[in-house]
Amino acid sequence: MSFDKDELRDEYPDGTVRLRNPNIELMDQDILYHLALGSGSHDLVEMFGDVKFVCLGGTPKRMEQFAYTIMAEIGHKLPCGTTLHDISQFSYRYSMYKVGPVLCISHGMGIPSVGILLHEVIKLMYHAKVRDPVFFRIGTCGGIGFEGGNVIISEEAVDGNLRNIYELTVLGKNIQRPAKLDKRLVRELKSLADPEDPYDTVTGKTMCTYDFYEGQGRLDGAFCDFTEADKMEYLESIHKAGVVNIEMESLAFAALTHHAGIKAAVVCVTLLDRLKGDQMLAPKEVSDEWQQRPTKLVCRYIKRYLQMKGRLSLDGHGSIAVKSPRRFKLVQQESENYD
Ligand code: R2B
Ligand code: URA
Repeated sequence: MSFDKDELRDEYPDGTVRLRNPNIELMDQDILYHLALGSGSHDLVEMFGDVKFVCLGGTPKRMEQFAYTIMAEIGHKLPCGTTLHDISQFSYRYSMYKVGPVLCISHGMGIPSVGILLHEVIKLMYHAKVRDPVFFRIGTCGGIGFEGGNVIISEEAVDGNLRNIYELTVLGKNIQRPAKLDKRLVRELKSLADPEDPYDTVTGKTMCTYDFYEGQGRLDGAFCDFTEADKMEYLESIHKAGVVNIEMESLAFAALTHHAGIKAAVVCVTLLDRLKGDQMLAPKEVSDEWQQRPTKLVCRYIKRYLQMKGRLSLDGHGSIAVKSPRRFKLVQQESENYD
């Protein structure tokens, strides 16, 4: 796995993340406020030095579920009597779970939320001396020409004007950063799609907006100053320009990881086809199952990587190792009945 030639690598020769901010190493300690961690208070190398994959997704619950899923997939065993713990619990902002080399973090909704998180996670990678980390955003989106339940791997992120840049105002000036994603990673992920899957896994441009309602051309927000015909004209035009889905984080995610020289990908599941409507009508159980789909693809990638490196541990010490299910049940029943 390597970067395409035009990709910028901004790291030290040993693969550790180089920070593009000279102020950080001059600071006595760096408090990662929204993660409830700090370089002075925590041994970040000890805690996070073995991280290889950083998986981000919107909600704390989904990322906790992801942590349990990846734990089973890679055969990571927790020491007996222990459980997964939200490392950022006391930030009350984001949730973070660590499963061996996989860090699972919730990023909230929208560019500002994912932007703040990425500043701190990229610094975390630097403080922890993590080598060549790979970042994934696993999320949901509206499809453009795709019904609910399909998986979309972003080739690049564009804003509401189809610009492949993340623009932000710094000291009163607008600065622009290319919102590029790793092309090879896109191909590798696509190649892991199972032809037997009862849904499509496609690649294309992802539009990232600053708003869910007016910003995504919805007619059902609290305000709407355009007609259905205006909406359809816009959605058809972005469809023609190669946009396959719309969500709310990929622009900052792609731009900030690219700026840091970190390999990254965005994998989302469509919840509806925006060419056909605005409201999310799928029943919860259906949409919950759909949301497992991008997770499965990313799990396959991580599993394959660890397999290649000989780091998949499907045996060893587990939290509870059952030798005989029948006897196990009897022992449990005995204990329950004891008073
Ligand atoms: C997808 O879903 C969320 C909005 O409902 C937002 O975080 C996104 O990108
Ligand atoms: N997330 C979005 O941002 N838009 C949608 O339409 C669905 C999920």
